[in-house]
Amino acid sequence: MTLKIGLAIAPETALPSAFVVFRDRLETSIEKAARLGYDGIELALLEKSQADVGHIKKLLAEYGLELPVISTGQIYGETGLCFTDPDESRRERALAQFKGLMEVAAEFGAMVNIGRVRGPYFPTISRPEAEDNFLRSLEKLSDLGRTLGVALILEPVNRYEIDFINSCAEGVEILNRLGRENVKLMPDIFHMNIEDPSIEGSLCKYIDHIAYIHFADSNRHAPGRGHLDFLSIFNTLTALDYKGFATVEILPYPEPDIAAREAIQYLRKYC
Ligand code: LER
Ligand code: MN
Repeated sequence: MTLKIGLAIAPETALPSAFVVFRDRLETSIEKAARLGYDGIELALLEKSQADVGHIKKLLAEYGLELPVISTGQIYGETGLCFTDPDESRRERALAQFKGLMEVAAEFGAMVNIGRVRGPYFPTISRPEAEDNFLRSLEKLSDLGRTLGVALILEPVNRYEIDFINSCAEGVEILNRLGRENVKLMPDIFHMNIEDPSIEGSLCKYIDHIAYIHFADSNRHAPGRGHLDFLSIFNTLTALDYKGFATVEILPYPEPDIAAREAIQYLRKYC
């Protein structure tokens, strides 16, 4: 099996809502991820100025790690800026901040995720209007992605965290409406367990759209600590010849070092 395993990390200034295993100095997190045997890191950023590209490139080369994805949830988590916002000037600010992260991603040949930053429904506009605001934003970002050579990955997120695009089916429906080849699907096994009729079924059905995957167990702890059937998930991904990254995005439970170690030890039993 050629699945590559990543670890989600963020700079030490990130809030807990950044939702990563390590919030620490990048030197420390990258060194730990490499020592534990991860293949790469997903870097969660709030804004472009946080990324010293040359330094990060040096660290990745030194430790032999890839950087497949820049994640963007903090744009919404910390500032409340998002793409559904009825206020056009706030949407533009969200776009500007997101574009900065796409420019960072371009330096690494990385993709950029769209999860919570798409935003909620707002009471002052209709749902179709909110979805339209999101789609128009996505078109602009897809255009920029073409220029920069950066792909975007849309992450379905469960109903308790976000109002729309909860399941993979809903994600693919949006991708079909958008019709851009540089916008792909990014399933998160934790969200799929809540929203999709079948994890393996959706992976099979939507594999042609899938560019990247988040891994967590049913309780959002390290794989092996919940009740998901990772053997079956691995067998499915192997049968589908999926060769991308599966990145561990879990609660740092019982503490970050243990969570990161347990996750990779468990996953390496299969790949
Ligand atoms: C949040 O639940 C999550 O899965 C993130 O990757 C989305 O921003
Ligand atoms: Mn996720």
